[in-house]
Amino acid sequence: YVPVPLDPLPNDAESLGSDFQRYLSYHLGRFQGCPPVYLYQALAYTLRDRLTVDWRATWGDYLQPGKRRAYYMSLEFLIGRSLSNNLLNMGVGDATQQALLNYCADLEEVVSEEPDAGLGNGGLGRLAACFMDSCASLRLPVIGYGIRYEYGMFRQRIEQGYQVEDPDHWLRDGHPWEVERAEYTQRVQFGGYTEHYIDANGTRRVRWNSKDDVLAIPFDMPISGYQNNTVNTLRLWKATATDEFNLDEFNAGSYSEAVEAKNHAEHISMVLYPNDSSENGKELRLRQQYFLASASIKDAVRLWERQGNSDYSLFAADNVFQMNDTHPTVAVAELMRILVDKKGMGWDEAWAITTKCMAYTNHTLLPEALERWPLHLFEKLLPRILEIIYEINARFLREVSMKWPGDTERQRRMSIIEEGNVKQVRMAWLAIVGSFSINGVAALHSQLLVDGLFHDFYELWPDKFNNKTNGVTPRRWVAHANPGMTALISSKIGNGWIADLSELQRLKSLTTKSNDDFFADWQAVKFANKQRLAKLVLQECGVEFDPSALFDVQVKRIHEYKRQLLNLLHVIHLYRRIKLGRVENWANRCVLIGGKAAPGYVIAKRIIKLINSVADMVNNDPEVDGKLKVAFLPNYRVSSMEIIAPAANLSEQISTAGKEASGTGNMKFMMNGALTIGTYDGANIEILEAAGEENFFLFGLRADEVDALRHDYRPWTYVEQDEDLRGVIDWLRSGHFNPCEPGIFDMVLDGLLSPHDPWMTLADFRSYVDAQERVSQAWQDQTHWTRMSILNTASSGFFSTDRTMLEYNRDIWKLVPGGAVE
Ligand code: DL6
Repeated sequence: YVPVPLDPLPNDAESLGSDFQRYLSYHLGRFQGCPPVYLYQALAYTLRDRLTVDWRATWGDYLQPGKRRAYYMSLEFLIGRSLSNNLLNMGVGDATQQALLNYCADLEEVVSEEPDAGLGNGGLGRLAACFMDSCASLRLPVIGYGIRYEYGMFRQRIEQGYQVEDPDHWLRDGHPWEVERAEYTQRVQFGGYTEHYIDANGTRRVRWNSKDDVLAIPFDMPISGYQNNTVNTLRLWKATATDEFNLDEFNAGSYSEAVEAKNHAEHISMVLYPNDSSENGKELRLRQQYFLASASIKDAVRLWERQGNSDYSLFAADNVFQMNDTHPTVAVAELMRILVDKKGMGWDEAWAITTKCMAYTNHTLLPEALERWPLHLFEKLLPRILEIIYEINARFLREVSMKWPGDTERQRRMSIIEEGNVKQVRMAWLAIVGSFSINGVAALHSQLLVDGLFHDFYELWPDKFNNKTNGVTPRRWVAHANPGMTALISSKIGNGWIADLSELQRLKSLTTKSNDDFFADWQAVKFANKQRLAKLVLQECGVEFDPSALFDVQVKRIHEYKRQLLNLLHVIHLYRRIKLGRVENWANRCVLIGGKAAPGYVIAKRIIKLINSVADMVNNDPEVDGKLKVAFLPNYRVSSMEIIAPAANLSEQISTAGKEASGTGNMKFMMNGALTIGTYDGANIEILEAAGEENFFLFGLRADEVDALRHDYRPWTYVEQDEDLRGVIDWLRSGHFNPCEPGIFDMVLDGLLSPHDPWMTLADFRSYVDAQERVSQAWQDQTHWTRMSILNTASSGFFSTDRTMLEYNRDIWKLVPGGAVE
């Protein structure tokens, strides 16, 4: 397959400007003075044309015979905005700015018109987006497969302190980056029954007579590599009915019945489930999962056959599927179905291929996030897939019983089918049994997996298990988000670090005493970034942040294990100190908290209310007098993090040890020169090791201590023994922050004071407050703080997704880099 190359388009300001003008007038039919969103769209089309040249060449390369490809299957891609990222990667920022000036438009304003593509909940989805960026930048032939949700992550508003959710119709004004490729539509089967028969050659065959089929239409998004002429593809599937509507019903005047099937089908890609620990038992969610898995596997098979392949014994040599968490793991059974039912292969041969193609990443140890699907749901929606899972399980349990004869308890534990009142399919077990590689996302997490949750499987197949510590892309999270720091670093060590983050190490030599100017410049950049954030906080929360105060930030999903409550207890403690006049060695602080709570997560939503109630009181108390400010930033999303991370001084990573699989916000903050206050959890540990313990504020119980304490946890003891904690709890119990709504925080307090509190917040209170005190002391010595800040950035090279992707490639994918010629 040799594609005819497209002629490159010029990137000078004049050409960009005239294409922009053409798109605005001729394509969009808009003129000077139109709403600015159309300026954004015209510019996006202008740039997409240029990307298309390299996009086509990259596809050409990736489709060469014998070229091995990886497919990253994920229910979530939290992309954010594309325009600014593409400008950076294409290296046309200045020319574009120039071009727009001729039309009296400001690039920054145009960029801000782009809605965030919020097709993800949090870390897992954002990680997938960072992976896409790094794969393109490394020219790795990796194709992303996901769902083109019509509605992304909900928009959060705060009303009277409470979270209110609004739908996010991000596609309302169109999406200029995507290209619909209806010619590659796939049909996905649902429902019906299976038929077992003997074919003309006497072979036993199975036919799935489905009755609710759905079409999957691919929409491709270009993923630009960093200044390397490579453009990878993120293929997102939209669901639609096989027939637009039922003509008989329509002609009979039953209009709403006529479109019922269409609506039913389109629901599949209508909305992202807004829950970061997965929704169990929801039929639509299983339909989404199979929809993604089936369409993607079929598409990969189509691509492979299009390369001229037909000998399936070579399929595994050319294809590898990385399953992002358990969400797409029904793909294991789907590939088996295609090989056995469609390609006529024997079970053993098909299984050998499947288990060489599939790889699984686990992102959580939280039991509620490990998906299980009731058998009856599978039976109804995916009858053939369930038969295949039964067969996989039967053969697998035979292997288990061979290894551990008579150990029925172990067989019960390891069975893909969980017994009980409602029998369920354990999706993580299916993934493990069907994959050749299983990885966790930080060293501690991977260790806890093999020591605990996956221990039986580890004993059976130790070689399948490995660790791949997460990362983040330095292009979006430093080069784009923090242009001031980028320019400063590049002026010292050149700009090679943007493509090879380990080069940041070279900053270490600049942290000696003789580098006063560098220190001053570093501080000035941070100060300017803080001014930018202060403006946002004022605009969004009506709270004034003083950029010379310590910016103490915790932004992430609101979840009990992430312990926004611990942060808040400290805030209340500081407030009490002010009220009691205990302000010795004080460091003025602005505390920023942001994040969304799953709409059905009642306690998390109440925690948001509590944060807002405390903020209200603190910010309006004249006695506080600038010593403390608290704000809850509504609608936290990728584009707000691009302003927050560069401005933070202190990054709060305070989960209960053993609960945060990795964290990636921690890495974004570190790269941007924030210091971390954190528990010994997830990737915090690796951050601490890289930065040095002296440049990190460590506190709290470790994972094994948390486990040990669980059996005898007595929260009241901490309250009784600690005067500060007692003061804070007394205030909360007295309704100090909710005089007009008595009792609203009882559920939060009950949780904190329960001996069954899994997050053991009170056990870490003292250690956390002491660590915060060390923070305040350190902040008083600005030179010392600046050195620690630089050292954090300088040590952050390991946390680039470029490194993560190179490790996936070295150990799992084994792809040969390719892409367009530079
Ligand atoms: O691996 C990406 C990201 C980790 O950084 C977070 O620590 C982890 O919580 C998150 N996992 C999930 C899965 N569901 N839950 N909970 O979002 O993955």
